[in-house]
Amino acid sequence: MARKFFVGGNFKANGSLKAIQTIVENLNGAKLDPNVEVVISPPSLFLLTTAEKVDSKIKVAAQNVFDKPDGAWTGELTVKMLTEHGIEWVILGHSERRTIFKESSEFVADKTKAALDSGLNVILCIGETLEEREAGKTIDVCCGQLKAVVDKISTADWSKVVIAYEPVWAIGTGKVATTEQAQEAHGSLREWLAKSVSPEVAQATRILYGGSVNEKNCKDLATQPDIDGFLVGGASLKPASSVTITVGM
Ligand code: G2H
Repeated sequence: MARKFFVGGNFKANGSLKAIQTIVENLNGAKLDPNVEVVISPPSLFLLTTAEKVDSKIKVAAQNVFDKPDGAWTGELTVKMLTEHGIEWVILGHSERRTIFKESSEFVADKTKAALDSGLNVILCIGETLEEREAGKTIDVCCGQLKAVVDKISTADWSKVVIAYEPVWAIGTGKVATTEQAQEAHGSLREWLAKSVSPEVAQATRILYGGSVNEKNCKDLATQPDIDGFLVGGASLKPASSVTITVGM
């Protein structure tokens, strides 16, 4: 079965309530392609308003969640808080979490398991640094990040996971991976999934590209057989760009 194209908007810690309402209004008013799944991820303060205001065909993702139930975890959100309020998705393992907040692949895997166990869908981010790419370690690094998750979740759980391959050197830098670089990485990741999980999971799992995607470069990337969508940061904050990216697929 063909994989449904997926476009995620990751607002990171950007945007006022007013700015996010404008993005939501633009998306609500756009004629979205029914063959494209759209998920937007505002900062946690704006999750509920976004979920309330956005058209039901667009889903909402948190940008992070903790792996433990409600309790004394100052500053965290729990999976129950998300599921009880209709938030169906969560982004985990973003390179900003891995690098700035020192999240290990094991911690990302624990959070992925907790999220899946509670019924959330996960956008699982992986990616190599420039130094790792130049050392020829791109696939080893990405597969190592994936393996931590493979070790903790079941084969069936993969139906609720979307992988986002985001080379760290392309994030927010304006330096997008070439179409060939992206396809090569996605193809290798799919091969690795076939060997390490199952050929069925490898065929069915969406692998998104993320890193300086915009309304201009998305068209070419989208033609590649193993690129099943995008996780968009900066461009998703510009109402016109986010609509073009989601509609133009
Ligand atoms: C990568 C991406 C969104 P940007 O982090 O996850 O951000 O498109 O700004 O590079």
